[in-house]
Amino acid sequence: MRLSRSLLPTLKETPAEAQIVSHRLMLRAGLVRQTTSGIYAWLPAGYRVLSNIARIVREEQDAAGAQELLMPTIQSADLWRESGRYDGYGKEMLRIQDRHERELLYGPTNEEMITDLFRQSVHSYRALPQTVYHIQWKFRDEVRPRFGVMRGREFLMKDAYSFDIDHEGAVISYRRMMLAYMRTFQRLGLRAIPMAADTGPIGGDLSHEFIILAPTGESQVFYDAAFETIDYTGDAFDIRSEADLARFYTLMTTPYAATDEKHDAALFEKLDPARRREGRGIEVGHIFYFGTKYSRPMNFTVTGADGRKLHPEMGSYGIGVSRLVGAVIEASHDEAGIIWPDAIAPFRAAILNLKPGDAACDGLCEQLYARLGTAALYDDREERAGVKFADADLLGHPWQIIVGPRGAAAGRVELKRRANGAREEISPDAALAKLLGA
Ligand code: 5CA
Repeated sequence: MRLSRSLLPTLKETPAEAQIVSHRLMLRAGLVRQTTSGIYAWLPAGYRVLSNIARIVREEQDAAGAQELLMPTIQSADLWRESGRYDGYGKEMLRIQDRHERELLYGPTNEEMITDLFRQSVHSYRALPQTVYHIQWKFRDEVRPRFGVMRGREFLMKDAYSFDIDHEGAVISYRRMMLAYMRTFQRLGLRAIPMAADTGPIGGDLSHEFIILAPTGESQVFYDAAFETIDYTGDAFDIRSEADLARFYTLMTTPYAATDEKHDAALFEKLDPARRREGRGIEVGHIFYFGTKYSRPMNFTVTGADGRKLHPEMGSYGIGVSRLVGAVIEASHDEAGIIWPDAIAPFRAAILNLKPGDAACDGLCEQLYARLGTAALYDDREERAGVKFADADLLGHPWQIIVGPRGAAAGRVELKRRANGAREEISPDAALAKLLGA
């Protein structure tokens, strides 16, 4: 993208309404704009980050054997009456009437709808287990939407649903999804810790929240540093092996980890002080096992191996895709702006033309831009160098290729790595090799 003709409205001043650093930076870097309370438009750079996060989430869901589908945002109230949740959900649910005065709602989650879809088509134990997911907008009329996309009213969620014929199978599905989550968060550059949690309006017997540490988190959390050194993405665990999943689950549930709701101070204090970790936490994912909580009232049965009808055992698994954009910024920024992990940056590199109109600068920048294509943001604006440096740092591109008149005449550029500030003067080809190879 050429910055001179991009919808990338950076702000020098800090917007007054933003209380936390990620919200401030998202507004200042021109990633989002609020359209009405708790509802945001994703501008081009922000939308690229959101899409990159969704892509990583999708790859790990697919690798775990989950099938992607897409359910609508608008649902019928009748489905929710069947499960008994329609009245209980309260004011958080946005209720809508159509022209025929039929009651609809904007979905806050999809347990009822997926149970309905399965009961229409799946009738035998032979078709199970199955896990499906979608990445879709949700609406929850939060009393206090705040912190930008972290607690919005409309937000993007990945929600997955598993169906098994018995408890043992459901436990395996739950563990498999937990491993997929740890891999997803690690690829996003985050250290998320699974913590036993309350189940709230989703219900059920077993549930874990995935928490990352950030000073602006909404709850106090406590955990054992043992979590910090585990590598989930290598080949330590085969996601198809039940034995590996059992070993992985023991590793996730043995060391101490709890939010303030479930904290046991006496137990935590038994831990070697060097291993005690405590701080504020942001919930980026939440998984639930709830057995037949929906399949029973909604009358979803399949024929079991013995010919008898049974209610499938279910779980549901959420990741806050739009919340993660804020969470990654909370975890990765400095005074100058965002520091994107390579995997999700909106652009891999910014090309900074320090003297538009200078033939050597323009020529070299155009060449670099042609080679990098959509991976680059080309700052071709008629602006002072200082403004370009500040905006590039604010937007947090992993790399900056700085092209000034003296360097351009000598066939050199300056390559800067945003994460550590390292700079070097090299040839344009060497710069490209470095940033495309890394
Ligand atoms: N049906 C289950 C799992 S699919 C469910 O809805 N779980 S949830 O309520 O815990 O939401 C899943 C994730 O969505 C949360 O972990 C959080 O990361 C994200 N989320 C929830 N509410 C909001 C919100 N108001 N704004 C942004 N993200 C949210």
